[in-house]
Amino acid sequence: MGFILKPEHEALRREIRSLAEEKIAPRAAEIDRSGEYPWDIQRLLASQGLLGYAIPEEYGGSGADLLSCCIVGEELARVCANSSLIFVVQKLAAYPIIIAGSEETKRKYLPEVASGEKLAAFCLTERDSGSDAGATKTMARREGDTYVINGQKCFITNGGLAKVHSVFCMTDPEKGYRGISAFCVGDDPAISVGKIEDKMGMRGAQVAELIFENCVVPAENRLGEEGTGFVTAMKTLDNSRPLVGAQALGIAQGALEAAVAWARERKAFGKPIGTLQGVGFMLADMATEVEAARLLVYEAAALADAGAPNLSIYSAMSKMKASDVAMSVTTDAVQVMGGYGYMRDHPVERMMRDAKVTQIYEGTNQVQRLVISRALLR
Ligand code: COS
Repeated sequence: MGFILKPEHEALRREIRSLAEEKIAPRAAEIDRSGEYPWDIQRLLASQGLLGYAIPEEYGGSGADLLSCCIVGEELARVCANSSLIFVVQKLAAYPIIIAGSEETKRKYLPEVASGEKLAAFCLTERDSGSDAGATKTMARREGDTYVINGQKCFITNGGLAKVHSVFCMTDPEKGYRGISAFCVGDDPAISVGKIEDKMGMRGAQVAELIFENCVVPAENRLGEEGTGFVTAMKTLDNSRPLVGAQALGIAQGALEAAVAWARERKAFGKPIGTLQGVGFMLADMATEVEAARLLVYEAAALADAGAPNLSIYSAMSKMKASDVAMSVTTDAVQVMGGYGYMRDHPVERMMRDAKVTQIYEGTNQVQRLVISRALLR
């Protein structure tokens, strides 16, 4: 990766890998099994400055570029996807505030998000508007110097745990997506927690429905002008999808390494199974796909850092490719390990379950294909 990564990126990878292997890997299976939010890992990431890693220094963070964030996300996911999700979501939810918040809003909310004292949540999805983000129904009605928010958001990672929320609401329904505005909403008793989801994977993440009932927000908490919320959401996702790609890449890398180690040790027909062509060629395909995904993820991140105008297409490609690779590589890793791979004694079945959502969240891979094809035809 020498032509994209610099020596400092490699040093960062070594540092995060050693932290992840020493302190996070031993917790991964238990986090999955218990389905409880891992506050110990949250505190560990906070103590390492990782929850504010992408937040500008003037607001208490490290101001890291996206490529560095991707390396961190990848290395955490290589051992524990749940732990990488804590890192990914804190950045995702802070980003609308960073790019569209007033100076006052940034100073008020970002330092506590950066320190990890407060978890953040990105509240876009609703029961009837997932892929069609422009169909947002949650209303924010202007009343003097405030807005009053009413509606429900669903599948919100950190829902009920977060104390800072980036919320996308309709302020002018007649204007369609041009009537959507974004708001920064703190910890408010007018937000209640609905259904807490029981999930296939990422079982240590709390994903919940949030109900806003007459939630009064000062007008200065609006992120950008009225009607700019949809574009703020899209810009945020453009910047975050490579990081989801990196997370998927890390899951795939972890599964590949487990499969290779197994294929070296496990013997059948008198020799290590990796030397049987059926298995060896699978490993070769898996490794090649992982490397292809890695190139696309790093390229998208480097383009984001360079401020490239055509980021959307690369961002979508990186997330789509890496998550499809994560799904196929983890599935193949289970196959290489046979019956052992299917059992919970080994990490690959967990990785396979965790990989699935990377094809779905931050825009399904069908949405990514839509973004890519529209950009091609424009
Ligand atoms: N950056 C800046 N502006 C963007 C943009 C981007 N990446 N993508 C779209 N826009 C702008 C367009 O330029 C257009 O503006 P104008 O009308 O002024 O030209 C406007 O936003 C509407 O764009 P578009 O017509 O493409 O909107 P669609 O309703 O067709 O929706 C998709 C586009 C499907 C791509 C969008 O709704 C989407 O990403 N959905 C998935 C949402 C998602 O990822 N949810 C997961 C939440 S996190 S788990």
